[in-house]
Amino acid sequence: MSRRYENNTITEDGQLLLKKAERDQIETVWDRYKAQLPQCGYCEMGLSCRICIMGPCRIDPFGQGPQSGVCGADADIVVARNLCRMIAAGAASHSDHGRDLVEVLANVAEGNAPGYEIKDKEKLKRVAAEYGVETDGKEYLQIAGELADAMQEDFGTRKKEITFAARAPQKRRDLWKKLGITPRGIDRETSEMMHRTHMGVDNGWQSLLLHGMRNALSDGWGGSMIASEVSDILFGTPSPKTTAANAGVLKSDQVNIIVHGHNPVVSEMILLACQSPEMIKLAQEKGAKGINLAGVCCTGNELLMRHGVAMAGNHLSTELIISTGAVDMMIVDYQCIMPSLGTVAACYHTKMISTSDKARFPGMEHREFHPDNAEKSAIELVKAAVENFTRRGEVYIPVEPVNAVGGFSVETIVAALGGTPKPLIDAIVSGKIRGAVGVVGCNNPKIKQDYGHVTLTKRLIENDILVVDTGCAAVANAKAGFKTAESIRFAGPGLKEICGSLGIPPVLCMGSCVDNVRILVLASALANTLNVDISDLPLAAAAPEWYSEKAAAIGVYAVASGVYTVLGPMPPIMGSMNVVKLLTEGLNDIVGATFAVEPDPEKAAVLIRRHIEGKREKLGLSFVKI
Ligand code: BF8
Repeated sequence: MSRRYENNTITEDGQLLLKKAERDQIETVWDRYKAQLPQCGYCEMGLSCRICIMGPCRIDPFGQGPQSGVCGADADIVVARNLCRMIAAGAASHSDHGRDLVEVLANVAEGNAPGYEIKDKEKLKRVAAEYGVETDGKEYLQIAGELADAMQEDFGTRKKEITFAARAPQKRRDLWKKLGITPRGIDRETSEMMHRTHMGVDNGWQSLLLHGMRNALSDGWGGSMIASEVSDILFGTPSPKTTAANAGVLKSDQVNIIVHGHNPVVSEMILLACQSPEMIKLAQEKGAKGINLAGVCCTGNELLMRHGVAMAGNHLSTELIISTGAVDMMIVDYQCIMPSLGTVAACYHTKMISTSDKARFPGMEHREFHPDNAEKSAIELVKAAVENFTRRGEVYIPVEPVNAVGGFSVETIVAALGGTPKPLIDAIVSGKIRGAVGVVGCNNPKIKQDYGHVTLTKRLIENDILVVDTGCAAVANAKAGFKTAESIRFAGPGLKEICGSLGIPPVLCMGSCVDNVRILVLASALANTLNVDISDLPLAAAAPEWYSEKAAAIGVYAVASGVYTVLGPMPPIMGSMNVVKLLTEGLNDIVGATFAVEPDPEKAAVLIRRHIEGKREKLGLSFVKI
């Protein structure tokens, strides 16, 4: 295989499909990245400002040119403002996704959402109780309606504290209160961030970053947590499912439909339509053996977690999947969908469909999904995909799929442990498991696809550190073969023993990016059982290939919740050593956790192991000097 392809991705399907894409003269994300080089140094360092039109401004990092923008903002203020706007955009994206789910819940309650139902009634009652909704003697639909109303309140401005903040350990909540960063309302914190970063408002780089943490917490313990919990209520709480991953999940003899995006509101309906006997019969009439639904990115993770739907790839695979020529339809909702996809699809027979009123793309047909028409629209789309099967040209599916197990919700993990997190704690105390790490986040063409995730995960599990993963990291680790019962061969002796006895892989898929909140809930359960704060536990997080504003919000809420977090790509903060020092050192004294930046996953693994052993030593557990 040419180095050209190997430098872009470690995956065999990716390398082979890159070769095919080149032959088909398809421009990919790697071509466009290369065309952008060298990227703007001011922007890379966070030193350019486009917030107002006295600018655009830039600050000279070498001290020769301007040291402030036209308004007078110095490097610290400019860098902090830029980073804070990233956090706000990320928090808004997750939280708006959460709001869409709450609206579906409200429509289900009112009988306006045919095809949707309450799948996990027990969870509905449990979450309703957390929101103070009386459940005794009430019908489920009434509870759903009242819960949806109560959740809407969390988005507004009238509360002192969002409801799910109560799930955090008391010590953490006390700390947030002391720092004045308890999230009050989901939209409120984002809106306040946009206000603070307007010219002439908050020009304290420290106070801006403090509000950045509050804003991110409103996502982690608010918008994302609502998204995850309401998805469970509507579509079922995940439990372990066998599945498969990589481009080999496409089937040459079946109609292939790919769902891409994030919100299960669309993909769940498409799945139901694909299972309809009428549609399967139609597919057979058209010469196909059946209908094969697969996912990419996080809406794929949502279906994988609940139904074992196969995963064709992660973020950087999306163009390549189309270049197989085997995709009869790709249906997208929102987030992480490259605007280039319609152009790629135009070279093949693939029909591209956008479904969200807030997300349009060039080269896609727009078929808007709403709770009242989703069931009907899904059938229409699947029918159109089946009809498109007959238009297929040459098909190239280069590899066999890799098996995987997914679907590890907190409920499932605790049930596997016998109903309490105690056995996991015992394994950590005994040292058989040294600690646990969330490996999360995206692909980014600045890092060889999947290299960061897979290398880091491998090093952690072979050193007896349990890995939980989400998002595109979870897809990378599934493609790498870390998620079958046999995958314990990659684990160190202690982790191998524990996972072997529980019959679980050493890398547990916890879902999509909003599902990172499942990790927060698990960490809180561990902290509460030990009566310590999250920051006392031998835990860490890593985003080895992150690219998105959502990932920035996730990283900040992880750190503000007490979890040491190692980033692969450098965020745009190098223009301010004050900001860098605060994020990588100073935050330890404030929230008990910091960021580190280390693009080399081998070195990142060492940083994380040192951190975990340091926490073990502080807890009086056995530790190893690294
Ligand atoms: O929310 S991991 S590239 S798909 S942002 Fe996007 Fe990143 Fe993938 Fe999911 Ni998350």
